[in-house]
Amino acid sequence: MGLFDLFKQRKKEESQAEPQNEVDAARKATLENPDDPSALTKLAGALKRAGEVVEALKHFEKVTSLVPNDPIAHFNYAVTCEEAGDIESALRELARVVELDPEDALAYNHLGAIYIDQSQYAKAEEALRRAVELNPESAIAMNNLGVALKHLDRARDAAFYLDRALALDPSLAQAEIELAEVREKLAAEPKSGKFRKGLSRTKVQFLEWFKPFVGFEVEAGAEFYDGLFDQLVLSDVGSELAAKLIEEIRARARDEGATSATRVIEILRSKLEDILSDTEPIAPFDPNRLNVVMLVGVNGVGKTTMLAKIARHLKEKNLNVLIAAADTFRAAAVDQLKIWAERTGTPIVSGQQGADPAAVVFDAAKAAVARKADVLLIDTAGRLQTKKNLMEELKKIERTITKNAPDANVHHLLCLDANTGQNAISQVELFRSVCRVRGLIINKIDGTARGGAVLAIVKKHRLPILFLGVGENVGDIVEFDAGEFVKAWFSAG
Ligand SMILES: Nc1nc2c(ncn2[C@@H]2O[C@H](COP(=O)(O)OP(=O)(O)OP(=O)(O)O)[C@@H](O)[C@H]2O)c(=O)[nH]1
Ligand SMILES: [Mg+2]
Repeated sequence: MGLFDLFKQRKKEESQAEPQNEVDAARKATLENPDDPSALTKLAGALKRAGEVVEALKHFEKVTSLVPNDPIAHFNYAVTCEEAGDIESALRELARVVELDPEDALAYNHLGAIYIDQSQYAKAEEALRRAVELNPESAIAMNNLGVALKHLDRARDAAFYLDRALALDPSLAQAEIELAEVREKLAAEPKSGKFRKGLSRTKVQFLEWFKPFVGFEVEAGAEFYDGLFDQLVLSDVGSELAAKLIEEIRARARDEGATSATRVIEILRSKLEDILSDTEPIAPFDPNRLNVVMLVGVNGVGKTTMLAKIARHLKEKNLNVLIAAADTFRAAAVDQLKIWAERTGTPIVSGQQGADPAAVVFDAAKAAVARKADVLLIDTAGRLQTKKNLMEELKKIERTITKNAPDANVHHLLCLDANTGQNAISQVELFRSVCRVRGLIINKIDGTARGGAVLAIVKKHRLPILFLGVGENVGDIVEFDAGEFVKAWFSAG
């Protein structure tokens, strides 16, 4: 029996007795055995229920000195201190509980709740993370963690835990209210914050160069255009596209009679936005049928991480998601995904290491149909194998999907690492030659100065970008938006 169950059982037993008779009986028992911790605990409990908190405290305190190494004694004392408003002692006693029993989820939960009341949200998060880790079934701890994160302005993470809390206990009214509030905040939040974070290095590089021009009426002469060309090349736009862009921008400025550098930069911005928006439309998340989204790409571009991010992102939108761990090449890949799936509460179909990935997809497609899933996300092994093997394996997987889920809406999304620069262009070509790539995902866009390659790819293949990976955490995902992307590229902050 866990500590929490013991605690609940004790509470139940205690609440069944009549308070005053109970106090009298307990008092009598302690007179006979004044140093018996169990009799004193009973008396303190009875006093507390009878409203005699101050006296109850005295006895609970005595018990802690009689059995100083008993975590339950300290816990009882702590919660009574909390009730009596002595927060300092409550915190001290709870710290003692977790020192004696580092696995006491309930104590961590209480610590977290007190820290929330004290507006010490970072400390609350630390304690509550431990509570949730120790007892992933505790709706209250999940709720409290969500509340702490909300106060720490981490709305997306807060929504995740509040949602879990409600899934564990749908009657948890506080979680429902908090979740509605957080979702409202999320809906109102501009995406630029994340875009900015994601594009930090590209942006810094651009901004440094633009600074002397923006806001000043500097004439855009030959030197300015040369500098602009260099900047585009440095950002990995590619010299061919950079030259073309400069030519087009110059022509438009000439037509408009615009001479200031500020206006030319504005023209560049709208040009970049046009390129990024002029793509083949796709709908990989059609709400009316099973959508199968398969992530492909070379080794280490962030496929598995992105799959977890997308799973969580879609779950936040209340979609029914299933994961297929079809990277049977690396055992670690399946474990990595299982951990993610557990964290995000997503069902997963996986196979043994070395198994045929198509067999995993076979099972997953069947399961997706049976469960009426909205989205089946398939992780595949990164590949630098010979072209033929690659082609055969991806084709086989696709045939398996078509056979088991003939009505499914199937999309291959190619993951690219933003750091790859111009090399990404040849990856697109290789994958396009072996499977029907319909869209792109650009990972690791945080901390790269080479984001420009994306532009050349989109311009050439007219492939839409769906998501950006902006960090290693599961929340580090941004739904692509050309306007926001370009804005973030050029804006400070
Ligand atoms: N900074 C940063 N790191 C990332 C991002 N996405 C993934 N990573 C890291 O990149 C490494 C590889 O990520 P994985 O998701 O395992 O890549 P993969 O494509 O599945 O790799 P293979 O299955 O081996 O082909 C890990 O260390 C990730 O934490 C991102 O958006 N930003
Ligand atoms: Mg992987």
